Formats: sequence, structure tokens, C-alpha cells
Amino acid sequence: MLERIGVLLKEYDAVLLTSPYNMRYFSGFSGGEGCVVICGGGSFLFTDSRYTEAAEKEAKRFKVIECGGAAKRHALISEIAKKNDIRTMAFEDDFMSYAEFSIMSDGLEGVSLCGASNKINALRIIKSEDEIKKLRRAEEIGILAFENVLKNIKEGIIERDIAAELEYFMRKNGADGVSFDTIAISGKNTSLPHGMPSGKRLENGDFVTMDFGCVYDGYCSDMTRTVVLGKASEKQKRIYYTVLKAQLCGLEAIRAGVICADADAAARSVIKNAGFGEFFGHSLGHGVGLQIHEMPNLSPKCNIRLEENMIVTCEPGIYIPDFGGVRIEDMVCVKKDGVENFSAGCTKELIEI
Ligand SMILES: [Mn+2]
Repeated sequence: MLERIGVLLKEYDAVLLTSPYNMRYFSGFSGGEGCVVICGGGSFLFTDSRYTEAAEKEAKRFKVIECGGAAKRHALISEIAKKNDIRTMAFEDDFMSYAEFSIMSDGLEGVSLCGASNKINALRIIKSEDEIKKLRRAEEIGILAFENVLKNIKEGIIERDIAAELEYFMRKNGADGVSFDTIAISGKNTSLPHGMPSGKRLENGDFVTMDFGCVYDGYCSDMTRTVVLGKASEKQKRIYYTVLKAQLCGLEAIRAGVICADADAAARSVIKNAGFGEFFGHSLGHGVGLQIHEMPNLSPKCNIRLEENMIVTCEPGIYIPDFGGVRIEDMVCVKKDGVENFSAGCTKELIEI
């Protein structure tokens, strides 16, 4: 993906990458430690001896420079800057710590460091066929884990055990790890959109919300399903089917050409009209790729226009304090006339266990 950085080199003399995601995306290096400098004079990858062999294999188009310690690395970057007459250097301002920025800017005399995270991250917004394949597979592993965990859900087991089962299954089926901390919550805890699995035991009548995903070959998956242990009450059914209707309306709205905020509004209006508007506080969804949350944001404030091969989630929810909540989430690939829903294989009918 080195070519995609070209557009930034028209604007800046060099680009400095420090996040594992952008280092991996533009160089191929998956070790995550070190940094990358790309300029007219060449493409350089700095890392330490733990990663040199891997870096040389993975980042074939880069000159791999082994150096331990930040001080030495900064001195070498400074040399490259002088040699190539670099005056402006784009860097990841949403990732670099203030401490590192201070050392960098002190060491790079005559170079102005320009915050450009938005521009750099935007280069990853449209996925290649290869990336789409990995994202699709990552979501498939998640679906299999969900189907498997249903066998374990019964009265008396604790939330943490559900999380453990999901994670173990994903690992056993090709995942490198989890894409974020698994959410497996039940009963009143489900009113917390990002509640942590606890030692609470499942009881008859509980909502059980599972929001989880894995990393497959560097790429993240994300899905949420809510089930009921025992028979759902009328109120639970009303909430569940309102969220499902909103989710389907959101999916219906997502397609190339649509503004993110409009997709959000399509789902949000269903929840509002059902009288639950105040109980849906978060955005409809977010982009997914090497990072679990990336551009674009399906939020009321985002005016990015969806394009083919962006990957986004659609995950409305209703959360009623001291009662419980429901979220339903699919991960989809934006197409011209709609979506390819990576989560289509996983039912959204209300499951009563
Ligand atoms: Mn999500």
C-alpha cells in the first residue's frame, strides 16, 4: 500500500509513521515497534534487533535500519532529513505522545512536524480485495464462536465464562487474538453499552449481550448479539424488535453515495419514533480494518460520503437504566446498491434459550 502515501508526498517532504496500524499498512511490517519514514529519497523502517529479521521479510520495499533506543533513532532520522532537504514532515498527531513529540521536534532542526493523522488514516478508508477477504474471514470466525457459545449459556454460569468461551473458540479457529475486550453481560448489566463481564451468574429472564470480535491476519471483526435466557417478557420483546427494526433500517440506508449522518438518522428515527430515543446515546456504527475503530464514523456529526469497499458496522441499541438493554451489530462492506453483510450468516431473530 506504499503507493497510497504518494498523495501526501505532494503536500509534505516526508511522512513519519509511528502507529503499528499505519506502519503495517504502508510497509507490511507487522511487529509494531519502531517507526517508518517515507520521502522522495527513499522508504526507511527503523526497528530494533527483536524485529529485524521479520521486518526484512515483510517490508521488502523498505530499507530496514536496526537501532535500539529512541535517541539513536532520532539522530538517524535527523540525518535523513538533512540529506534529503526535508522541511515538512507529516506525522501521526493522534498517536504520538507529547514526550516523543518534544524529543522529535527538538532533534529535527529546521523541520516542521505537521499533524496529519486524519489525512494519513483516510488513506486506509477504502479496503482492497485482499483486506476485504481478511475482514470477511475474521467476521466468520466470530459468527462460529457465537453459535458455539450458545451451547454454554445456561442458568448459573457467570458472565466471565461466556467471554472466555468466545475468546478460546476464536483462538482455536484461526484468530490471532481479540480485536477488543470481549463484552459478555447479563440482566440489568446490559443497560451499560460497554459493561465489563463480571462474576454475575445468569438468571432466568436475563438479557445476555455479547459484543466481541477477533483479529485475523491483522484485521478486526466486530459483532453483537443479544439473547434472552428463558422466555422474553413483552417489554423485552418490544425493545428487542425496535432495535432490530432500527438495525435493518440502518442496513437499508447504507450504500455508496450516502452521507454517514444520514445512515445514522435512518436507524435513529426508528428508535425515536418508538419512544426510546433517549436510550440510544452512541453512534450507529464505525469503520473497521486494521483498527477496531477507524474511519468513517456512522455518527450524526459525520459528513463523509460512503464509498464502495468501505467497511462499517451497523449497531443501534436501547439501554434502559436499571432494566437492561439490547444491541444488535453486523459488519458490512459498502457496495454500490447496498451492502455485503459479513454477518448475514448469523440469525437476528430473538433467541430464547
Ligand atoms: Mn462495534
